[in-house]
Amino acid sequence: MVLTGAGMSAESGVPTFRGESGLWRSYRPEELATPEAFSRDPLLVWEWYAWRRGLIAACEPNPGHTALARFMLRPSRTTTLVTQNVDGLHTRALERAHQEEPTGGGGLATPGEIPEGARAIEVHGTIAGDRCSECHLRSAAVPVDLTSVDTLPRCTECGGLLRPDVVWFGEALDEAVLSAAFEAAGNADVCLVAGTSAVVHPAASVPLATLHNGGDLIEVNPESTPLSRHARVRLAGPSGEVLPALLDPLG
Ligand code: BJW
Ligand code: ZN
Repeated sequence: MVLTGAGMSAESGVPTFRGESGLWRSYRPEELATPEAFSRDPLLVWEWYAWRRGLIAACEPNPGHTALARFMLRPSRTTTLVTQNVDGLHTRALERAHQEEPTGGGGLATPGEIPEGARAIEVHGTIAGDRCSECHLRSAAVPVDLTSVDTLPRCTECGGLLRPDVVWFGEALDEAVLSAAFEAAGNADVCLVAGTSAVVHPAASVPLATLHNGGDLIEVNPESTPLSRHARVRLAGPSGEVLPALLDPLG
């Protein structure tokens, strides 16, 4: 299995959360990515997400996403991809790689549709969707008018404020999604962890399930993390360079 984080998209131009370039104005993610921040100042939180949506829309998957996508789509398809990222770049890379070789070598897949087992499990949701903050109804992202709090998008069912369909601090991750991630990790003989600071739980604990069952960790990150001491192999470089070198020959 593979667990990825924001560093995976750094070479695509998507800023990470922590570290020098990880700040937005003077706010830390812990100050914006919370239900309390949204209740206190929904306009500020929406400004951050609108800025990020625009930025992500202009970004492309990088060679790390592509190498991983090709690896996921190889005929045996025994790898599960779990991502903390909400940017959808894994899915875009998978769609592209699948289009290049729609059958994935297996001869069964429909062009355009990523085969079931090869889809990314997005444990922190997606920035491309909205959800009602009151009745939790999900919808595709609608345009956001940032003129004032009164112009922010509202739920067509109950009139509650819409919010991005992502998981904020203090919110539970979707139970089925999280179980799928832990199950994949528990069954894996290798967990490849790329581009995460591994400080946000429960996602950061997912690789421990591989270790507990006797599997190994491979970490790809220019910096060390709390998982580094558990890693059998540490590849201290950018994922856009390391993953193609690692996975293309294997794939
Ligand atoms: C490169 C690179 C290159 C750079 N190549 N690498 C246990 C212990 C302590 C605390 C907790 C705990 N369990 C739960 C908590 C509380 C909290 C938490 O973890 N807090 C810690 C920060 C202390 N967790 C939660 O609140 C979670 N919910 C929860 O536990 O609910 C319980 C509950 C149960 C029942 C009812 C109610 C509640 C939810 C966490 C949600 C996190 N959400 C965010 C925002 C998502 C939406 C959005 O995008 O806006 O998710 S926060 C942010 O952090 C985002 C990320 O997915 C997440 C992880 O960050 P990531 O991906 O690791 O990025 P960075 O920036 O930290 O690191 C980048 C890394 O890349 C660095 O290491 C670089 O070196 C590296 N890098 N360039 C490779 N080119
Ligand atoms: Zn609603």
